[in-house]
Amino acid sequence: MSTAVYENCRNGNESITFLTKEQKMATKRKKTGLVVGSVVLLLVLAAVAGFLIWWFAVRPSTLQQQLAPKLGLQQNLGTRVFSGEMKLIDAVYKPEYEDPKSREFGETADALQDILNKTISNDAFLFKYYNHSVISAFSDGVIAYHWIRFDVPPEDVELLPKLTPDRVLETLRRGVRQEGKRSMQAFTITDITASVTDPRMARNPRAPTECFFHLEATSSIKKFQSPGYPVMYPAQTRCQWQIRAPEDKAILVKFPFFYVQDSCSSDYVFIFDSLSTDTSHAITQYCGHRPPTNPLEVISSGNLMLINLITENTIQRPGFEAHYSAIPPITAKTCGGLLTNLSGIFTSPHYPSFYPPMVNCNWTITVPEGMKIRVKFTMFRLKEPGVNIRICSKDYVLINGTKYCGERSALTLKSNTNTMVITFHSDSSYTDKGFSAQYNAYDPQNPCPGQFTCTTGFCISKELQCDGWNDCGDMSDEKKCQCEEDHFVCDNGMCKPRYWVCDQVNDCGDSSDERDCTCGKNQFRCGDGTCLPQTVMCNGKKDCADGSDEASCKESAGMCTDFTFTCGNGQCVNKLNAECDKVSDCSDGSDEQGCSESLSISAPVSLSITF
Ligand SMILES: *[C@@H]1O[C@H](CO)[C@@H](O)[C@H](O)[C@H]1NC(C)=O
Ligand SMILES: *[C@@H]1O[C@H](CO)[C@@H](O)[C@H](O)[C@H]1NC(C)=O
Ligand SMILES: *[C@@H]1O[C@H](CO)[C@@H](O)[C@H](O)[C@H]1NC(C)=O
Ligand SMILES: *[C@@H]1O[C@H](CO)[C@@H](O)[C@H](O)[C@H]1NC(C)=O
Ligand SMILES: *[C@@H]1O[C@H](CO)[C@@H](O)[C@H](O)[C@H]1NC(C)=O
Ligand SMILES: [Ca+2]
Repeated sequence: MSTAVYENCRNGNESITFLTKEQKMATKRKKTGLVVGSVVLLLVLAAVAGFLIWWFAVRPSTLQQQLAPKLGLQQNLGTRVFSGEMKLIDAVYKPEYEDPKSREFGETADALQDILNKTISNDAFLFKYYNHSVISAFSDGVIAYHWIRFDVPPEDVELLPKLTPDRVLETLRRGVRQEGKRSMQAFTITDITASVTDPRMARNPRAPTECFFHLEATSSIKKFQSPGYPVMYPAQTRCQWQIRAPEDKAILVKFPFFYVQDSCSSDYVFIFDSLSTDTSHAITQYCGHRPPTNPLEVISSGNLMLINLITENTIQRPGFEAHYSAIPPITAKTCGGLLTNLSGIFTSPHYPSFYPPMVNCNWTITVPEGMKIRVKFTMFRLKEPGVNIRICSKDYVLINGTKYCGERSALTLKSNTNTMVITFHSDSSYTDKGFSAQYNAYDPQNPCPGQFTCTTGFCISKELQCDGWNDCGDMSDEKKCQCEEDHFVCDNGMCKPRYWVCDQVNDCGDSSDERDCTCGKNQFRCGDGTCLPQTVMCNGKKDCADGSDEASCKESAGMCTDFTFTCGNGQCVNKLNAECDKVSDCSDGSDEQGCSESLSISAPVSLSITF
């Protein structure tokens, strides 16, 4: 499976298109009654392909979407952990802050934990359930990363909904600056954030910790692995990797192998664009199996990244291998640009890696005067938990005032002039694969040389026009058609094979092919739709071309039609399955000849044995 195939298929839309083509063939064959077996085979293959696509592509990401609201609910129902960061001005950053075992880390962390203690104690409701606070890291700037834990006992569980990030943040914002000024070291805390986090990701680097790592990213690629890789990770894993890069760099992490249990609610890898597990800086949460042809690859916006591996004891999987390195960060100056070639490809930054958080890119396509531009997104995935794709409040692609986000298949856009501006924006949390787009200039007078132009701007082969099939996707190739003689002219102008008329399938789309299918009063309707006077029925004469007027008649003996059995002497009996039905129908008895019981029963069996 190539990357392109995988990507096009991942949302299932491609497989739907595939099935439509199959259905198209299937209908044709149904109508001509041929080669049913190969359709069945193709459908089975399509089903197998669809399953594989789902297994490798759709499943992990679907799960990725499901987990976000489940945070913090897994273990102790009454435990809530909020994590975030605070900015300290007039504090001096020391390299020792990167080592949690250092005296500098300990002193400053203690002082800040004390400030958090006091701030929470000012709020009686929060303080009642307060357990403790931890400063888990520092980074240049000076940013301190914290988490705060509350335990609500079962008897107060109905108060849990009141323990919201807003409530916690309000208390912190109201008190943390004053408490900071009052503290011995006199910190000025200018900003603080807090969002709900899974308690299993809350780690105290100063407590005796296992599976807690500090990594330095450099321009050369280095590796790390999940514990137990490649056999399986242990149950109840709580691992954390803090990655730092030089100040003017970003971090690229690629997972050439990734296999974590399928259900993200128990096992997952959660990656942050920060050193705290603050979801407002989440890059992605992932579980499931990632095919090696399409590895998970993520990029930070700045020089920090935090990777968590959380597992329970249900099913153990091999885990992952990760390659990390420092790369130049993406900025508006290094992405986007002016495109002046007549055709080309442009993609979101680092495609097919996940794009980084917090980037803005503009592409301006300019083609010669008089020409117009067509853009086709061959891949488009800007999916984030909880985003309404009509509003696109987080990441988006903006073209001519319209924002696009979510997952789209076959997004195609045209310009009205010879320029087009495409803007890409990503916000501070949750990133995705992004997009890959092809553009080309076209002459509005002759947009598809040698081909048919759909209203959407797509070009399709001329042969597909007016063939009865919706190849453009909007039916524009089946309108205004000059119908051939053996075609029925639908009311909407489409042409359909005449034998599709009155077959109880709405082929025209407007039902005009199925409309006049009942015959008038005192008329008989033949199998092919022809209307004849009622008197033709069972008159012993074949009036309908297919003889349907004489089928199911008691007294039309001797008539030979499509619905009769022909005896050895040329006579016909009005009984399709007259042969070997243990009733003598033919006057010469030929219908019951050579029908020994054992033969008729064993015949199919012996056939299958012989072959
Ligand atoms: C903060 O409060 C907790 C419990 O309320 C206490 O155990 C801890 O020692 C306090 N930390 C500091 C630094 O005072
Ligand atoms: C915090 O929770 C731990 C684990 O449940 C408990 O042992 C400890 O006493 C709690 N501390 C406070 C101050 O509530
Ligand atoms: C434009 O086309 C030229 C010649 O085909 C090619 O060398 C160049 O790389 C193209 N530029 C871009 C931005 O694709
Ligand atoms: C990109 O385009 C948008 C709208 O066209 C504009 O507001 C923004 O300033 C541009 N950004 C850059 C970096 O050029
Ligand atoms: C772009 O937007 C303007 C105004 O909203 C509209 O008139 C124009 O037709 C749009 N262009 C395209 C190509 O959709
Ligand atoms: Ca985002």
